[in-house]
Formats: sequence, structure tokens, C-alpha cells
Amino acid sequence: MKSNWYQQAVGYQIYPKSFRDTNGDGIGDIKGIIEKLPYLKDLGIDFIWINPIYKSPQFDGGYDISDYYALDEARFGTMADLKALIAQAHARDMKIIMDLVVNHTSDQHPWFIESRKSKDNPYRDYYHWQPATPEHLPNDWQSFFGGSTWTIDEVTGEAYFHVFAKEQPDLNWHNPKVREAIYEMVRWWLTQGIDGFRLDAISHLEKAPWDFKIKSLDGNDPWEPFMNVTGIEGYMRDLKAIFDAYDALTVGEASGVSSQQAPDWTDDQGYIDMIFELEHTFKDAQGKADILHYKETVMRWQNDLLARGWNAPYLENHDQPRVIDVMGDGTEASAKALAVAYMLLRGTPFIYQGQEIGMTNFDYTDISQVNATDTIYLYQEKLAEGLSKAQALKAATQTSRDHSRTPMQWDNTENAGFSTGTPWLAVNPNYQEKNVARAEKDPDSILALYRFLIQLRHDYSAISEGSIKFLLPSHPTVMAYEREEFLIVTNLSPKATAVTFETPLDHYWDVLTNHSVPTTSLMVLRPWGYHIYRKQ
Ligand code: ISL
Ligand code: CA
Repeated sequence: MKSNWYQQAVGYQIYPKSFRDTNGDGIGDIKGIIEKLPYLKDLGIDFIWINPIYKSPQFDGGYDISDYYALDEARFGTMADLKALIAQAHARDMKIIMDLVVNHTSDQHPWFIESRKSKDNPYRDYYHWQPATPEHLPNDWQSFFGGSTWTIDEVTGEAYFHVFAKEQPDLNWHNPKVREAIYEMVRWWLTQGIDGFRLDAISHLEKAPWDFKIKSLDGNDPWEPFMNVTGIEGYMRDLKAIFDAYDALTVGEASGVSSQQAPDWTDDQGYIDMIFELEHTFKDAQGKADILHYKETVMRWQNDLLARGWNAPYLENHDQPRVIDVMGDGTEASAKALAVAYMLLRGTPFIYQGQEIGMTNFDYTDISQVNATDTIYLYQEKLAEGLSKAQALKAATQTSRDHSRTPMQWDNTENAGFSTGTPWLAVNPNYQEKNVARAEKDPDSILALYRFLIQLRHDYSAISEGSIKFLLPSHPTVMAYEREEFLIVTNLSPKATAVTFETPLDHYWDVLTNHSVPTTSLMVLRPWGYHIYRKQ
């Protein structure tokens, strides 16, 4: 029986490239993570998810792997460094999980280099190839990164399939040789001592038949042919058998798995321990989220997984702009209210580097400050549409992933203490006042609040494993829910808001502040106000 230690745990996501550089090359490295383990332990973190550090041409931030068995030593460090990190984390009773990127490889992986050489190459069937001409591609499916999912390769004149960039050809999971090679690699990494995986884009492994007709070119429809398609179950069962053999912690990025299907993926017999829902991340053209959409999505996922299954609540990751600007109004008050709203939900919450000090989006002035593949594609598309450079930059960066990849802001010394060299991506100029060193000295900081919220999870099983019941479900900005003896009320709005609860609150007292115990069912919440109550 697999242990479920993770149900009381809190995860922290590190984007290594931007976390801490210890050798002055401007790129974060494994030794930088080791240096900051005491900081993470003090925050109360139980395990760390590290974005990819494998050998890669870095076309998509390391999600284009060219050697599954090798670290990108020049950029991040050696296997000895990784083993030291694992040992140092374990010595502090923390665990390390890595990214498992097996929907695709880099186009510079030896398998693909062989595969494209000829139609009868032994590796041809490691990928998806189809006859094609520029006028007639195998179908009209669309890539997540824009454009067709098919690229014609001039060597054989056939087209190969890629859900992401053309530099990331999809592996053919129908091929038993591919499956066995991947399974062997998963076992190998677990014998290296890592504690589990975050499963990248795992729901795309199976594709519909190539003649599947997509319904429309807007919304999610273009991606339907590779979103949790029937046939994926076998691969997931094979992977589960390996994860269980090593008691590995697994969290799936499985867009296309619905909240109704998620219990089967994440209950005691499920393929993985927990799942990120990706439905709440909708942003409008101005890069702003809709709070009610967020609430409705989270309530549905919490309620659908209450009896069986396990959520991984989060607000930020390396693919999203900063939540203080997307869901908040840029103020620290908004970052705090958002922290309270999600950190006490049922599930294993994840904190993304910098979120705990309210790091913000970057005010881009030039495309050279941007790195993400899809942002650059979008910028070029906007220019081609006739937008000016400034308009194209704004349109492309409004919701771009680059905002989350600016270097971590440790202190107010040069480059925010991230590097003594020239950072690979510009540091946000607001590091002077927004940094860890300053937050650590401020008992009223966002950081102090996250430390408190993590402590609550560790101290009360009502928070970590208790049930959840949402109140005021249709309120557009107030998110309120009970966790057994706790009542959490957050006003996710810059406006003071009055709410009336069905039952009087006279039997609660406030855990966070000494507000007088409300004796009526009416409450007036301050802008971005929050309360954590516990029954006497
Ligand atoms: O399904 C989707 C549309 O919402 C996406 O969530 C898609 O599954 C997601 O973008 C996958 O992201 C992951 O794989 C990508 C990489 O660029 C991202 O950084 C990673 O998080 C390709 O490996
Ligand atoms: Ca470095």
C-alpha cells in the first residue's frame, strides 16, 4: 500500500534556471538549490519539484530533452551535485521530485536523429510520420504553440507530428520499444534516489486516429484529438506499476482529464497520487483572470474529488504570469488574500518560486527581454498582422510565461542576489524593495503569512485531510469554505464587501487576528480581507 505522507505536505516548485546561480554564469544551478534548502525548510516546505535539468537544446526551457540519462552539466551541474542535493534534502526531511517529459523528445535526441534518416530506419516508428505535401498535411490539428501539429521533414518528405513546437516531436507510444525504453528510464531515475515525478503533458500520450475531425479552430476544440484519448489507460497502468514499486510521489499535469475523471486517476488505485487542474488558468486579453471562474473551477474540482482522489491546488507555475497581477491588483494585500484562499483547500498545495514574496509581472520594453518559445511565436505573428513592435510586444507578453521566469529576488544587492554574473533573463527592477531578505524581517510580509498557513496545514488534520464545504458558492468575489472546525473567508476583490451567511458565526473565533467574534451572520470584509476562524 502506497504511503500518503503527501496529504499533509506542501510542495515548492523551482525553475532552476532562475532560482540561484552559484558559479556566476548567469544561470541558476543545482548548487544554488542546495544553498537555499535552509530557506525552504524554514518556510515549512516538505518536497520540491524541479523543472527539467536534463541535457537539452533549451528550445522550450528544457522540455525538449536530448538525453534522458544526462543532466545539462554545463548549465545546471553534475549528477554528483544532484545526489548531494537529494542527500541534503533528505537530511532535512524534504523530498525531491523531477519532471518526467515523455510525450515528446527534442528533435536533437539520437532517436529522432536516426528516425528522420529514412523510412525504414529502425527508429522510424519511435515517432509519428505520415506522407504529406505542403498543400496536403495529414490533418488540420493545431499545436499548443501555434500552427500545425505537422512539420514536413525534407530528408524523406514525410511529415512528423508534434503537439508542441516542431523541435519537440511526439514519441509514438504505440511502439512497445518506446514504452520499454521510457519505463527503463523511469526506473533508472528512481534508483538514482529521486523521490518521484511531476508528469509533464502526460494526458497527450495517446492521439485520436489521424482522420479525426476537429470541430472548430477556436477554444479547446483544436486540441481534442490528443486530450486524454482512450488508449492512454494502458500506458498509465504500466507507469503506475513502476511508481508503486518505488513508492514514488507523482503529480500529473494532465489537461483534458476532467474533474469527473480525476478520481479514477488519483484515488488509491489511481495512476498518480495527485493532479493539477488546468481549467482555472483562463486569462482575458489583458491578462486578467475572472475570480468567479476561478472559484467555480476550484469548487467543482474540490467537490468532485472529495470522496475519492487528490487535488494539487496551485496559483502559479512556470507557465503562468504572476498571480498578484493576474488575479490580484498588484498589491501585497491581494497576494495575501489569494494565499489564504488556496493554501487551505483540500489537497497538496504547491508554491511556485517567488510567489511567496509576491513577485510581479515584468514591464517588458523589448522582445530581447523575452525567452519563451510561444511568446516569441506570438510576437512574430502579431508583427505579421501589422501591429507595431510596441503593440506586438504588449499583445505577446500580456499573458506570457516569461513573467514567471525572471530571476528569484533574494535581496537588494546587484541582480537581487540571484547571480554575480549577467542573469540569462532580466531581473525585475522592483527587486530593491521586493525580496526574500526584506520579507524575512517583516512579520506582516506575504512570506510570513505563507509560513503561518503551512504551519496550520502541518498542525491540523482538519486542514490537510478534512472535508470541505463551500459557502456563498455563487458570490462573485468572496471565496468561503469550511474545513471541519475551520471557517475560511476571503474577499478576492479590491472593494469592501458585505456578506450574509445562512447560519450565524457566533461559535467561531479568529485564528489570525483578534477581531471580535462576529455574533451575527452579517460580515463586512475589508478590500482583500481574509479571516481564518476556528470553532471553540
Ligand atoms: O493542455 C494544455 C492547454 O491548456 C496545456 O496545459 C499543455 O498540456 C501544457 O501547456 C503542457 O505544458 C507542459 O509541457 C510543455 C511545456 O512547454 C510546459 O512548460 C510544460 O508545463 C511541453 O513540454
Ligand atoms: Ca550557474
